[in-house]
Amino acid sequence: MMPASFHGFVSGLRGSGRAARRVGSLAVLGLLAPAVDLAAAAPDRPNIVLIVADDLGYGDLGCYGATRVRTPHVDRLAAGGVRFTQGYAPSSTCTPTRYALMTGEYGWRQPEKKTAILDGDAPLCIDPGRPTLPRALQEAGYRTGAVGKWHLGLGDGRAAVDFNGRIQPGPREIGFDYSHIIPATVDRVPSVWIENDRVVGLDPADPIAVSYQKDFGIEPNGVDRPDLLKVGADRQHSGTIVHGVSRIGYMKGGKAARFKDADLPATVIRKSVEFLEASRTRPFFLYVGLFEPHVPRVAAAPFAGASALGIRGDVIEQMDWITGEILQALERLKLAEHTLVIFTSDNGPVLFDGYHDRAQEDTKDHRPAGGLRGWKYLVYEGGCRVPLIARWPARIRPRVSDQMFNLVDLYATLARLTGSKFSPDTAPDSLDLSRVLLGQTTDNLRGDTVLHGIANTLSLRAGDWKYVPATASGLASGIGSGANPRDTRFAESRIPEPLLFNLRTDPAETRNVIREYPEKAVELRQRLDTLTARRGHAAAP
Ligand code: NG6
Ligand code: CA
Repeated sequence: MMPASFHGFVSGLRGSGRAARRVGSLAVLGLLAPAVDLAAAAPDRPNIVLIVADDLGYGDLGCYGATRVRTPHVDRLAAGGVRFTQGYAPSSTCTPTRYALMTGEYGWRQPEKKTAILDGDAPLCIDPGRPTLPRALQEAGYRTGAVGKWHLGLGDGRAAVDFNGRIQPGPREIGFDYSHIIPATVDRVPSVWIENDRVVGLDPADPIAVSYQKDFGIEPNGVDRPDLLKVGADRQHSGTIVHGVSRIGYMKGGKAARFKDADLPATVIRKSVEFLEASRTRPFFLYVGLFEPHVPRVAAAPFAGASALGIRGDVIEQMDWITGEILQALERLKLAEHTLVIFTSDNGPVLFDGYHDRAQEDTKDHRPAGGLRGWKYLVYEGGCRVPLIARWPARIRPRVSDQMFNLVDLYATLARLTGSKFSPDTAPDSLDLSRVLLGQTTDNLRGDTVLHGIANTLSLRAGDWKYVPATASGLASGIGSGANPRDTRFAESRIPEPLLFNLRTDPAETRNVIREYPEKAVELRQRLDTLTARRGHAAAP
């Protein structure tokens, strides 16, 4: 089962926070009883924990058919709830997917620069004035928190983000009461945690500066000092070296504040659990952006080398353990019964993504996308179809559902379940699928969905059919700074002729049947045109 040092590692984390001790002593005095009663008295309004893994594929979990990687905690979650086989991330990269999840509007409706894969110093891509899922829940009385990966930008874009002062606007301005986040991705500078609007552990005498254009020439980078690296990297990932890993972009200063990759999981757990402990008297919404199995893949001690699939397997098992710790905290706090836990991923899997970590070789016969075509970045099923699990013991009967569900639907769906405000004007792409979630209908309330990848590619899933229009140019835009558009990872984003697939008979999108069903292709093309007519500019406020 788990490595020997595992239990010691876990108990070292548990009860470490001040909050844990406070809750413990209050519980002894019986002072927390009303909170428990409150939860029991309002079974129809769930607490919500939304866990979003990073680049986890449709085939990466035991409950989705993986046999060579162990994910017992997520599998247990699935066994106690609804597991969707047709769950979609709206985009095959992070920022536009998370944008859609928070706003109920597809990311590609915004100007491309705004919701492309963002750098660590990019401005907040969500207009602070607009309604959002966390804001709606907050206004309905929920305590809202975000822990982990952010990647939605920070600051207003008028001036460079000052990581030494108050970093605003950010999570708070779009509806989170509390946040403990890293700005973008672990492979992008600055490599620091931000709690609410301040960098954690910053020494004012050692201010942070960040640039995605030029090296400050003070600290080693991956190009000049490959000898300092724990893992080799491509050119794009060869910026400033932070704790032995070269990143995208350059930073100087903030030495005391820099996170160590292997410590990230413990921090995610600690901050999530503290949030849960502090939220017992009110309904809460906790958004957890896990870092795994995105690059750079660094496993904490008990997981390093523990899986049968090399480093990518190790960090998937680590991700499963983190999820298990959060679930266990819910149980310990007697909150599990009335908490809706949703587990999903922001986009499909990728093996090589900038670091020479042997993920490609070590993945062996494991199929991260579960046999679907394509990967992260692409509009094929492997890019956008993701694991999607929802457990709410009080209301959701365990089952497997083949009904379509897009993460953009969470806003309308959760608004309905919590009695929060929702306006289709500002969240035009979000459907209320609460009846699907609760198993009150077997109809496919979402008949179709637009999928989005890099290089401005779009596709349409409609019923059994999938239509992929040809792309005009082969160049990959929207990849983020410094990426080489001729990178082979993006080769499949070039689509020279339109494609039509029947997913019922050909789930792996291997056979283009456009010549056999030309009318079907025209029908889907027209529907895609209608759905995407408003594109590249902001939604009505
Ligand atoms: C890309 C990075 C990739 C990853 C991705 C963001 C390349 C060449 N580089 O620019 O390593 O950081 O951005 O991933 O692809 S995401 O899951 O956050 O969208
Ligand atoms: Ca991702």
